[in-house]
Amino acid sequence: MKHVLSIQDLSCVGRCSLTVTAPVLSAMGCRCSVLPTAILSTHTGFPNPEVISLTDRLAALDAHWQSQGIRFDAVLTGYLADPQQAEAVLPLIQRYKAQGSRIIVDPAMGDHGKLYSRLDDDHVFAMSEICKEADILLPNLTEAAFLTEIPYREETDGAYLRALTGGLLRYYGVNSAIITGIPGQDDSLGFCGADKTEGIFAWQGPRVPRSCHGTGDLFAAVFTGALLREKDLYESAVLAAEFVRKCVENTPEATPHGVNFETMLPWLLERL
Ligand code: PXL
Repeated sequence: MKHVLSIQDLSCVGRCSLTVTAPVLSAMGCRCSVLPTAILSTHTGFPNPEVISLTDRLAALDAHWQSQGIRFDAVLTGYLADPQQAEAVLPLIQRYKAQGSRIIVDPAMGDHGKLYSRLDDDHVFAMSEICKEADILLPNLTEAAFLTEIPYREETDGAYLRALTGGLLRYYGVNSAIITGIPGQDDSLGFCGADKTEGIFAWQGPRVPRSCHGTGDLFAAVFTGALLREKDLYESAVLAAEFVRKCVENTPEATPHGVNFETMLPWLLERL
């Protein structure tokens, strides 16, 4: 069984980050270990969450794993609470990479053209250092624009998407980058990816007219689980995008409580 480490916050309420990633990866047949970087009463889409930072304790947790010879086939990183936290996580990721882990980075920083509340330009810089360690980058359109310093546009075309994906591969030296949440023609939504050997690829499916919380985290989890089950990059991204759509369809209205992914897990497992 493949062993994956998920590095991101534990938002106690709100179905995102670890409370989505761990159950999805476990259901997909991966052994999922976690490095909670902060505990939040809720994600930051709720007003004034209580934040307990674990930044100062991360190295000690990792040191114990090292003493036990614990290794990970893959590491998936997501939301980090502040630049100091990203700086603390960076050397750990560098070591896991040197030990042979495949590094998948979802630079969860914003959406709809804006950074999430509490995050600023210093955070983008600190996160960009983590992106340089990735094998695969999974930004949404907003994060891709911040990371490449190309102005955010909701209406995309081939030239714009080539500039974003090309910029991600060039600036960050990653093998692959997949930009999620790209609105297309006729109410569609999809992704656009670029891979050093396979070139550019894209996919669009029907768009559900609701913008729900935690869908990027869900995409990253399913994508990682599918890769670890030996699906290729494109197949993994299509499965992740289709699963996210199913979960949004299964959620009658957009609330801060994320999407009803739990009852869709049997659908996901049938597709593996
Ligand atoms: O879903 C991304 C995410 C993860 N974790 C926290 C967040 C967000 C987005 O707002 O606030 C704490």
